[in-house]
Amino acid sequence: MIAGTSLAERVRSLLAEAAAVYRDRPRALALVRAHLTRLDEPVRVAVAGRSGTGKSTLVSALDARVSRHSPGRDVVFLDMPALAALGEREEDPVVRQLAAEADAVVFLARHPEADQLSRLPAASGSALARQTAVTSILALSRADEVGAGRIDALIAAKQLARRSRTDDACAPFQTVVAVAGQLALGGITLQENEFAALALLASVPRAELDRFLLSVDEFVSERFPVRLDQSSRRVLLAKFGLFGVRLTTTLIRTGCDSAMKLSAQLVQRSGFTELRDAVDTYFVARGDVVKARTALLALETMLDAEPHRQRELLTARLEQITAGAHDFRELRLIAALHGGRVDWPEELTTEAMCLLGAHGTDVPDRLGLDGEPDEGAAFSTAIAALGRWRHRAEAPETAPAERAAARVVVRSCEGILARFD
Ligand SMILES: Nc1nc2c(ncn2[C@@H]2O[C@H](COP(=O)(O)OP(=O)(O)O)[C@@H](O)[C@H]2O)c(=O)[nH]1
Ligand SMILES: [Mg+2]
Repeated sequence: MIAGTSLAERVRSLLAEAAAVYRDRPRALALVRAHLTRLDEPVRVAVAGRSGTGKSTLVSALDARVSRHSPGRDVVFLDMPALAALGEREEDPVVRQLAAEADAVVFLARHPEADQLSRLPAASGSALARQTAVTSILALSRADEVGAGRIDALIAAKQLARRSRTDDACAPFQTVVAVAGQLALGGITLQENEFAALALLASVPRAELDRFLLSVDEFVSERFPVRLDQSSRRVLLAKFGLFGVRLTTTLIRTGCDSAMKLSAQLVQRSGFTELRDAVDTYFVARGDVVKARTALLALETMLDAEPHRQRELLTARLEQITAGAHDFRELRLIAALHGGRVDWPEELTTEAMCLLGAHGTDVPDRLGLDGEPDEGAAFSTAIAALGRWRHRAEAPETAPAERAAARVVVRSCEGILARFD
């Protein structure tokens, strides 16, 4: 392996080699060329899940919000057709579509039951696909419905998501979050007149309003204690749901006194901010790695299907590139640490996360240094980190799994040092 050559560059040259080898095979050549082009295109993040899990709603919210990492367009979101129900079909064509079209996937599921999760195609496919399974996020969707829509539903859903992360069934996912896409979209697209209508509701004393917010029938009934016509009430209901009306009126009563403030609260509380940050951290910031993986998997499939006398050579190169790719190991370890599946005390976990690039992959981000740190100081910080993690990787009293994890951090430290010269 050539030091300093990124995974993306190695994959690009492998694709170029494959294009040369397969120059007389139109189908194979077209596929290889398409993947070469895709390396320079935005990361494609699919939103997938069973019917009614909130895919289209969430994609609208994602499309409406440009992220901190993408002032331009370095990510596109794909609203996928529904995945088949469990056991409905042996081979779900949507699974194939995901493999062909998406670089990464946000899976939506309403219930985090292990038997359901294990059927999501997050860790399926070839050995290569499973070995490099770093491109899935699980989102517990329609989070406002958790616990029968009580006002603390969103908090309960977030706790459930956090607990699920430690679950083995969630190991194939980089993280598990809870999201209420409808509330996020409602917040992102909140209009002044909608805010005014909600504020009017909030101006009625709680004791008087509350019982009309328990069912749709009550909410649109003639007895409704606020002078807001029925059709306006239906509009609010369609946009925010009953839970959303309860939540927004509570928020307005407790200090959200402008559309802007209410919008920000909805985006935050709905879990949207956390989901968007996870997409940025795992998929957008690592876009090159995620796209390189797509190309490797596509090439693997193509080589399987199209025998050629130089195929062995390309297969060997592909395996060598994958095995040598530290990026996949970093992302796997970030997920394991995030899920609490490595038994380290908190300060070690925090330091490792940083060094592995969970908070940004530039040298200062990895070293936890703010601003434009002095080169000498950064270098000695990196040397010290390398020493500490080498020690941990070699300490005989440490369990083998933790030593192996520490070795990954050591390799990340070496990568940081290689960037000084
Ligand atoms: N309660 C609730 N309903 C939602 C949420 N997101 C979507 N929905 C509703 O669920 C239904 C299906 O949503 P849709 O986005 O079309 O789901 P899709 O079939 O997965 O694309 C629609 O009636 C949405 O209004 C949510 O976060 N909470
Ligand atoms: Mg849909």
